[in-house]
Formats: sequence, C-alpha cells, structure tokens
Amino acid sequence: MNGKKILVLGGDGFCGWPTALHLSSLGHHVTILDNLSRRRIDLELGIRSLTPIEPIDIRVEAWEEVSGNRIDYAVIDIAREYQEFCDFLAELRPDTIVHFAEQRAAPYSMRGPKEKRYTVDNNLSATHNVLVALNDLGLDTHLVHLGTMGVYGYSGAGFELPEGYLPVEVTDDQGQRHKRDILYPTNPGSVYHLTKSLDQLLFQFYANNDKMRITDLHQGIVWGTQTDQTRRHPALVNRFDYDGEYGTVLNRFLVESAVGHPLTVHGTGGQTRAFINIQDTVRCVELAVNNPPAAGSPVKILNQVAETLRVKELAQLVSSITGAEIAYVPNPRKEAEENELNVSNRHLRALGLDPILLAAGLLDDTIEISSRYKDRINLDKIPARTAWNEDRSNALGGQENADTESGDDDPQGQQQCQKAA
Ligand code: NAD
Ligand code: USQ
Repeated sequence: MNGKKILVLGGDGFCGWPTALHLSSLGHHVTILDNLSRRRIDLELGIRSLTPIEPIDIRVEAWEEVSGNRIDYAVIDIAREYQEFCDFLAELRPDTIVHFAEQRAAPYSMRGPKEKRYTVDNNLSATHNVLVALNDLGLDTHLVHLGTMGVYGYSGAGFELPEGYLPVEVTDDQGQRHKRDILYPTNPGSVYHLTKSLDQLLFQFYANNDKMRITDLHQGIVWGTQTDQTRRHPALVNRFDYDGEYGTVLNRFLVESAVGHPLTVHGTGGQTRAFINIQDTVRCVELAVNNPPAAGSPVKILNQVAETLRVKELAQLVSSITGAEIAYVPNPRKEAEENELNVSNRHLRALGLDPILLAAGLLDDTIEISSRYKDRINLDKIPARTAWNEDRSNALGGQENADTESGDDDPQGQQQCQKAA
C-alpha cells in the first residue's frame, strides 16, 4: 500500500471514527489517538449513544476482520499528557494529523464554571500541544483541524460568508489604499464556539512563524450516523447523540419522532444553520488530506457545508415524513430569533465535493436507526435544560443549570467561587 501515515486525534468520536475507517478503506495507514473523554462524559451526564457503541479495541478488531486493514490506537490525553504525546509522535512521524479531539457540545460548554473551564482548558491545550509538539519535533506534518461554521457568528452578514478571510481595504492619512485579507471577525455564540475562534489565532501564528502546513475545516452541523464503512459490521456502528447536551438538532428531531415526542424547536425556529451529512464529512476530510497547503502559505480555510436551512424548516420536513407534532419551546440559548446565512463552499466543490442534500428519502437511514434502537432512548434526557445566561434561565422558568459530577476531566478539581450571600 502506498497510502499516507495518518493520525486521527479524537478517532473514537462521532466524526473521527467514520473518518478513520474511510481513510483506512482508501489504503492509508491509520492510527487513532483518543483519551476516551467523550465516553466518560456520557457516564457523568447519565446518557449513552442511541446506538450501542463497542469499546475501541473491539471496534478496531471488527474493522480488521471485515477489511483486512489494521488500525492501531493509543489512549492519550493530548491536552494534559504532553510528554506521552510527543513520544508517540516522535515514533509515528505521521504525514497527516486529522484533529477532532476537542469538547464539541455548545450546551455542555455552557452548563457552569466547571464545564466552561474544562472546555477552554481542554480545547486550547489540545490544539496548542499538537502545534508545539510538531514544531518541537521538526515534523513537516500536514495538520487538518475540524473547526466550525459558528466562528462566523449568526448575525446575518448581508453577503455570502467567505472561506475564513475577509478582504478589506484601508485608506491611510496620505490617501493611499491598503488591501489585506484578514481572518473573518469572529462572533462565537458559546464557550465551545469561542475555543474554535481562539484556535484560529493559534493556527495563524504557527503557519506564519514556523511555516506549518495547516488546513482548518469550518464545518456545519453534522447529521446522519452511518457511512459506507460503519455499516459493514454491527461493531462498527457510529455514535449517535440525541440528548439535550450533545444531540444535534436534526438527529434529535428524528429520535423525538421515533418515540412520539414533539419536535423541540427552540424559540421561533427562525435560526438558519449550515448542515452536512456524516458521509460527506469523511469525504471532505479525504479531500483536505489530499490537498495540503504549501509550507509558508496562510492557513487554508474551507467551509465544510452542504446547505443551509432554518430550524423550523427542518422540523417541518421531519414532521411531513413522520407525522410528528412540532412544539415551539422557550430557547435556552442566547441567539438571534432569526438570521440569514449564505455561505461559500467553493473550495470543497472545486475539489470534487458533490454534497448530499437533505431530502425526504435521505432521512430514511437515520429514521430506521432511530426506531431500531428506540428502546435505548431515555425520555428524561431529551429536553435541553442548559440556559446560556440568567435571562434565558428565567425564560425556562428560573431553574439552575444541572451540576455534573466532578470527574478526572476537571483539571482544577472541585475549585469553585463562593457566591456572596
Ligand atoms: P465527539 O465528542 O464525538 O468526538 C471527539 C473525540 O475527541 C472524542 O472521542 C473524545 O474522547 C476525544 N477527545 C476530546 N478531548 C481529547 C483530548 N484532550 N485528548 C484526546 N482525545 C480527546 O465529537 P464529534 O462530533 O466527533 O466532533 C469532532 C470534531 O468536529 C470536534 O472538534 C467538533 O468541534 C468538530 N465539529 C463537529 C460537528 C458535529 O456536528 N458533530 C460539527 C462541526 C464541527
Ligand atoms: N435547536 C433546536 N432544537 C433542539 C436542538 C437545537 O431548535 O432540540 C437549535 C439550536 O437552538 C440552534 C440550532 O438548533 O439554533 C443548532 O443547534 P445544534 O445543537 O444542532 O448545533 P450547535 O450547538 O451549533 O453545535 C453543533 C455541534 C458543534 C458544531 C456546530 C456547527 O455540536 O460541534 O461546531 O454544530 S455550527 O452550528 O455550524 O457552528
């Protein structure tokens, strides 16, 4: 095999696992590194994937059985175990790193001080450690990072959102005009989205200072669950989150339909968001891996999205297929009631992406999974209960965000500020 040596950070997660299988099926030599924190957060929150996911060792064994391809894996926390990570990288010397290893739920990141600090500490240390380690070891590895559309914010730009950079022109005192491409001004809507905005500055610095080759994929909300590879064996099934913290909107609506729960549209449902199917996530990563930027070029930023839709349009589409009732519930998040969203995805299209668009027929697979495992659904975990601020908490009836058990992932232990009486 002439494939590349690819390290998938966060390869046990929802996007990372099918990406690792996809890249392995293409003949690349894939290694997964994950600290399994997402599985621990499941325990902390008392939730579990709708689909019964196997432990990582069983997953990779099943893959070898059906494909004949071996995927190695290592359990390391890249945010906290820098030396172990460096030693591992020095030995592996990957051509490409695909970096999914961050805490990715906006509601989880807004639960309280512990989760806010954990999300910032974990995500920024993880990303910075990858950059420092590669630089320290002098490796010319191409880093492909999964970022988010949410860095642009949802205030309705009034024009098509460019891919990462905004061309600006400034006139100085002498009347001379200066053209620049600057990072698009970020406007994150949660602490999680804030970490992705800060990641962008880390990338910009290291691409400029050390000529590191970096691609940042600004991905929209991923829907679906299975891919061509995860369907090949029951032990390869992908994770499917449906709970109020980690479940994303379309997958939640499909699960809600399966158990006869009304579709929980937040506020007016006028929020427009970008979507992409999981099968296209893995294809886009393949395209990014195959097309690295040259050393010394700016970070290559691609918008990884297929289409945009309003949340209420999604609910109507699901309801038209499943007959589910739609409920407009108070919005726990601080976000605009309505926004326009017009996004360029020219780069990935030019590289060959022909995205799957949401149409009734294409939901069948996810509807089938939702009803096949509906006995595993815990109805108590469906409502989204984490309020973004006091105003939103009042809108939900004045309840406080739930405490989570303090686990190993809380880097500062149980420290907390005492509120004045
Ligand atoms: P996920 O939580 O299912 O997977 C993330 C994986 O990273 C988990 O397996 C977790 O254990 C691991 N991880 C986290 N911190 C780590 C650390 N310090 N060291 C080692 N491993 C660590 O999330 P996902 O949905 O697969 O998302 C993957 C990436 O894609 C995230 O960075 C997310 O921001 C981005 N993204 C996801 C979506 C989506 O809709 N799911 C959309 C846009 C962008
Ligand atoms: N929403 C509902 N009802 C629900 C759940 C969500 O109306 O039951 C609404 C939310 O209020 C929000 C929209 O749907 O307006 C999207 O919410 P989401 O939970 O599906 O997605 P989000 O929190 O934005 O985060 C997800 C991933 C994150 C990724 C992001 C891409 O969890 O990792 O970065 O999508 S993006 O949204 O493009 O920034």
